[in-house]
Amino acid sequence: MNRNALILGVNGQDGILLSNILASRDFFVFGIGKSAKPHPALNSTISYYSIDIRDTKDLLELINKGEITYIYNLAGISSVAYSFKNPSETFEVNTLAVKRLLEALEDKLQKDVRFYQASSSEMFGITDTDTQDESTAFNPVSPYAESKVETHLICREWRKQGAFVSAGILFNHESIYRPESFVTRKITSGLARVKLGIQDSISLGNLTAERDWGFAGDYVEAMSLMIHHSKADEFVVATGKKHSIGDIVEVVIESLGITKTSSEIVRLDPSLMRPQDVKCLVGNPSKSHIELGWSPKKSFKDLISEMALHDLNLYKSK
Ligand code: G4F
Repeated sequence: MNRNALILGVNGQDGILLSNILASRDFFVFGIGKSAKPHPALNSTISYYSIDIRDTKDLLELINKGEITYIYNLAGISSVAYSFKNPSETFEVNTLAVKRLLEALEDKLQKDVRFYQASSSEMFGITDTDTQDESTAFNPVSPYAESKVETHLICREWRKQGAFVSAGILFNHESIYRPESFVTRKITSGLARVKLGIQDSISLGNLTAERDWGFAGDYVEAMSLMIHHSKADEFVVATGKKHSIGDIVEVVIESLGITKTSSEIVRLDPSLMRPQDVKCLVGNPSKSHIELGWSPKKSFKDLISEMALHDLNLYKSK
């Protein structure tokens, strides 16, 4: 098998981190994104193509021309909030496009092409389990989660038919490349601006949400372990630790030396609440530990603190 890898959605947080790791390990990396140009943080050795994941014909042509062996599907709509406003587009991009691509790859998947699908902890939705693992039932409560469940089930079907199609059920994972529309980066960037006196406060929606937040750099390592594993399968990737939105705020206040309290700088904006929201999700990553030898390295505190300090420097230099 050659070392040619294709990353769909290379301009996103996970695409940037994964492609740079693969490039440093002597993989020949092809990346596709929607924008005309690659993200500036991408390694210069990466061959970038602007292709929409819905353009199956163009994708297939690239996969054939590039003699691709490893395909990581990190493309699609990742914002749960956006999916409520654009449910059909979410299904088209996150589900139908992937279904069509897998069908177009049928012969290759039965031979030597390996496929990784980015599944999500949002698929568990509203659940009464304390922690979630690969056997936990799905109960999606957003168009995003529904689209991910459907694609996850399609991948299972392909796997049953002998294709190497693996899925990582990733819990929330963050980094300096996370857009500011997601809650961690919204808090780290917003409070960095508060520290610099650019603004007085930040506005958030559901303040009671609890999640299992890990470092995206650790999670892309799990993707690579999955695609190189002896057999295709599905794995939960998580830290196993629960944190609240308030915990993120407190770590940022401490890291940036903000003298005000959280109640003085965080405002509740009901317009930011989702029609339905998942209350709490905490992953049980035992299967990934045992079968892939994977474990997260960066702690929640270090992750949030690094993001906050990065954003402080970013807004200082603006
Ligand atoms: O940061 P979030 O927008 O992430 P969410 O919805 O959990 O989804 C992310 O993680 C999933 C699991 O890996 C991925 F599948 C998905 O693609 C995405 O990467 O919101 C986290 C929580 C939610 O409960 C949300 O309601 O924070 C709450 N929240 C409260 N105020 C807010 C805000 N979220 C955002 N984005 N903005 C707010 O102002």
